[in-house]
Amino acid sequence: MDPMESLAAALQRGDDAAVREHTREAIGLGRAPAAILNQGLLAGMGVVGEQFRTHQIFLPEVLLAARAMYAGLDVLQPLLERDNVPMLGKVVIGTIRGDLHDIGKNLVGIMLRGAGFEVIDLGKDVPPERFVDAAVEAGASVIGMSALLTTTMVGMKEVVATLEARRCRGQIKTIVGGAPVSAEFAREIGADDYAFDAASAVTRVKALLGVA
Ligand code: B1M
Repeated sequence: MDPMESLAAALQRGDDAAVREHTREAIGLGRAPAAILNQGLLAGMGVVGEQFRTHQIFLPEVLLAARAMYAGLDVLQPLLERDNVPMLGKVVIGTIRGDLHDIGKNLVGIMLRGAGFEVIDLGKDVPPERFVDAAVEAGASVIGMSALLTTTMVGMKEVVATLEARRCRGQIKTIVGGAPVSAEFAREIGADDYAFDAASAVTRVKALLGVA
């Protein structure tokens, strides 16, 4: 079996030891880290999401898959982040209040760090005012918010409103992302930008700050 297929299959089984092993194997075979992420780990998680949606598997299996995803990401992370790149700016990131999904947000953090940004990661279930407090305290130029639930994405609007109330909107830009989020939604809530995935989050944050 192709190592990417073995990796995706191990992730679907929630077998973290096998995911770690297959990730190392794929690196050893010279596969690009982005390919291992997309064709192995994310491909497997896509199947898990679909099986969960159609009630073929349930929450415990999804939790195991998430744990296995992190086992693979731990191995990949040093390769996705590059050392000694100049600091391009500070970005505060987090998953919005009520939302415990953090795999995508963590990927965004890894990619931003790899591109040279200092990332202040507030974790998951982050209240709107905490995003703003952290950005003001750290002197960050961008707040990046992630949401995976249709019920939590509305919280992003409160971050934009809090920035507005504190007269920080403009100096601190906002970018939103996550499976239910779209460019149209970003416009509706007054966010400065939207990114479809972690790689495009880097491009969009650079564009927001006008850096190369
Ligand atoms: Co949950 N879950 N989950 N889940 N879960 C989804 C999101 C769901 C779509 C599954 C389904 O029904 N098919 C569904 C949401 C339905 C909806 O709202 N429309 C769902 C549900 C219902 C739930 C619970 C309510 C289930 C329950 O309790 N009955 C519950 C909610 C808990 C809560 O948050 N309060 C729940 C719980 C969980 C687990 C804890 C078991 C686990 C999360 C573990 C963790 O994150 N540590 C989990 C998982 C793993 C999933 C699925 C299967 C996979 C999510 C994932 O990690 N994908 C998911 C199904 C799916 O999305 N297909 C599902 C991989 C990740 C890399 O992708 O996060 O989309 P993603 O990130 C992408 C992009 O979206 C983007 O970049 C990343 C890729 O490069 N991106 C950004 C993300 N954030 C960004 C920010 C940016 C820019 C881009 O700028 C700042």
